[in-house]
Amino acid sequence: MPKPRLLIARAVFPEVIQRLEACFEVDSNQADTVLDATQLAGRLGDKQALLSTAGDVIDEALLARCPSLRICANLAVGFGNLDLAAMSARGVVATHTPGVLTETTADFGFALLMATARRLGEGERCVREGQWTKWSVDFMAGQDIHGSTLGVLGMGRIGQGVARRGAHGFGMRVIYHSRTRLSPADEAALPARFVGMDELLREADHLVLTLAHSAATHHLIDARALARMKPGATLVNIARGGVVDEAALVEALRSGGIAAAGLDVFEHEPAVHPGLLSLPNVVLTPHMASASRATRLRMAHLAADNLIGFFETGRALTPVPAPALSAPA
Ligand code: 8YV
Repeated sequence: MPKPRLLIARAVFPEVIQRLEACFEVDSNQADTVLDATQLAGRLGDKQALLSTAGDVIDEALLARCPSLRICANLAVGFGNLDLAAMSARGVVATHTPGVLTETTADFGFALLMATARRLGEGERCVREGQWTKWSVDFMAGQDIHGSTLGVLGMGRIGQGVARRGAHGFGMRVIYHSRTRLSPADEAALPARFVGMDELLREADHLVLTLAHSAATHHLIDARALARMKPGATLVNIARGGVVDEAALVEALRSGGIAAAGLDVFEHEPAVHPGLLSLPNVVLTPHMASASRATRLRMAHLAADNLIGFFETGRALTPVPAPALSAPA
């Protein structure tokens, strides 16, 4: 029987390609060219399988041009780039990579929180630019992490990882809001207290976003939400850029509405809102929260497991849960 045909949309690790080549006729974009919608559809053609990344949009237009497609394995836990309704209507299976990136991403969320609250980026720039000429009593004075109140919006696996680090590592009081409330036992183990959105915004000294992006959460952090936060608060986004209204955030950071923001994700990434680039009280990173070599390798292997499992047994290992948007990352 001929092997099914697979497109790997972006470059991945050679050992993963080797595994996939045992089961598929592989077309791998090892040049790592970013394919636009037309190029992606053209290269996918009549292949049955796709290994995609979060930058590849899988929508009805693409599916209509690639009717042989049976599975799309997304190399990400997030799946906002997949039109699940269109995929399901055409019987195309969607999978993602939950679990394997949780701790690495939570580590990074905490790193970004600390960098933001303690002005690490500003300090580093100051030294490099030769601006460090004298000490003063309030020089580079930021916000404390230890003993403060950590707000977590979206208490999925990654949110719990951030909460655990805050509570156990830094003695933070953790409050959270999420579509799905944790069990009393899980709340006690962190510990974390479930609160309404208003209380979360009002009480958090540091607010970390770890919720899924959907129509319901688009621009959830807008001018109104930002206005409810403490003037000394920091905001950290390791979820998706679309959760935050970036223009409103720029205004809040400019006017002192909140103290600082740490952003790993952007609404139109890799483009960054120009207002953010010129602000000193923002730490900007290029969507790198899951980027340890070991974790990226685990993610790629899990995507491969999904593809191989689907064609060998008819069942994918980690399909996108249904209804997908109720599950935070
Ligand atoms: C990915 C992510 O690296 O998994 C996710 O949802 O945001 C990151 O871990 C990125 O999406 C590349 O696919």
